[in-house]
Amino acid sequence: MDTSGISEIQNAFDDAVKTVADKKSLQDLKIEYLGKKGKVTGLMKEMKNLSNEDRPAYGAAVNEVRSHITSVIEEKETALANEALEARLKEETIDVSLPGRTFRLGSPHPLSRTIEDIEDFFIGLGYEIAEGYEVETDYFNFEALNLPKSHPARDMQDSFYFSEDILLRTHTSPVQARTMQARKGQGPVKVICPGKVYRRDSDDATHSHQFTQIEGLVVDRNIHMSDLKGTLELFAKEMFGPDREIRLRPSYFPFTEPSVEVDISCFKCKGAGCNVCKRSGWIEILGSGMVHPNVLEMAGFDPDEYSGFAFGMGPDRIAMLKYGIEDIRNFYTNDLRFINQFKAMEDGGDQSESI
Ligand code: FA5
Ligand code: MG
Repeated sequence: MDTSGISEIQNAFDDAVKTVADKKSLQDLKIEYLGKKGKVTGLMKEMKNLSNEDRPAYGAAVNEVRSHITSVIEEKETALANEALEARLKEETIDVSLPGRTFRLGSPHPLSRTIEDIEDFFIGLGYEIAEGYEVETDYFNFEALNLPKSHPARDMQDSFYFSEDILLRTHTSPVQARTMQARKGQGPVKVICPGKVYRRDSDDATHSHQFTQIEGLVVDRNIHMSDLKGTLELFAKEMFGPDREIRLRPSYFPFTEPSVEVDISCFKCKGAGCNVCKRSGWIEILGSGMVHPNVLEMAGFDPDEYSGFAFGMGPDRIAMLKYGIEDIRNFYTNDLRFINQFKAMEDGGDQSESI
């Protein structure tokens, strides 16, 4: 029996596989030899022309060639895959010695920080936080606060109007009226209401046409002026330290009776008088008083049973006093050179002295 054809095919394959350098040529070679019409398959087809004696030896020789070719192809496949992986790894090498990309992190705005500090203080005293609307009705901004349409005290807070009855709120006091109305005459009420307010004020070092306020309202049985005074004194000490002086000055608001305004000694001149405090030595931070019986009554509370106090403070002024900022407009001009100075406080520790 002549098996020279078989060894010729094996030799030809062994030569051809040496020149294969990629997956595609290997696949072509596999088809050329092992495919349906391939050379090894062709050898198998010859079997039928052989005698019974020759067939087993021929079959065994063809099988040997087939398994030789199969295993060489498998080895080559693995080798090519490894080469490709190595090449990819080389290409994707990460240079760990390169400097990393830096991310520019922001930090809380000094005003947001101050509002949070104030909220924390009052939450500690058991107050809840209530929210209202920046676009408000004339009724809640004025009338429900004992300021009917013709009341001259409306001039103290001129606003931006959308229509005769809709305006940008001039203070956070409408949230008092809304909160009391929602409680349907049932005390106790103990809330603070932070938010933005708007006024037709001309801007200067301590006035902005848009600023923030935090309203406070406590309504219960047996609430007295001494409760208001104690709360405000505690607040001032917590915010500004025990050495800063505060002063309660008799004032007027149509929705409180009696009314007081609270001033803090100026951080810049320490009371001597300067441009920040308009030569007075003091900066006003809030208005307050005992809730007027008419306001209680309009909101559904019986003034013979309930009494309360309310205050409205300006966090802008408080932040100015706390951090020694000379112009309120700094809060609203978004100058990063100003805002970034407060980043240092991120790591904890109040660094107000150094700013
Ligand atoms: C009021 O707005 C009253 N609603 C406060 C109040 C509430 C009194 C509850 C009684 C009971 P006043 O107009 O004084 O009051 O403003 C309160 C505080 O807001 C001021 O003390 C000041 O800190 C701040 N403020 C007022 N106008 C401006 C402004 N244009 N820019 C920045 N802060 C201001
Ligand atoms: Mg005032």
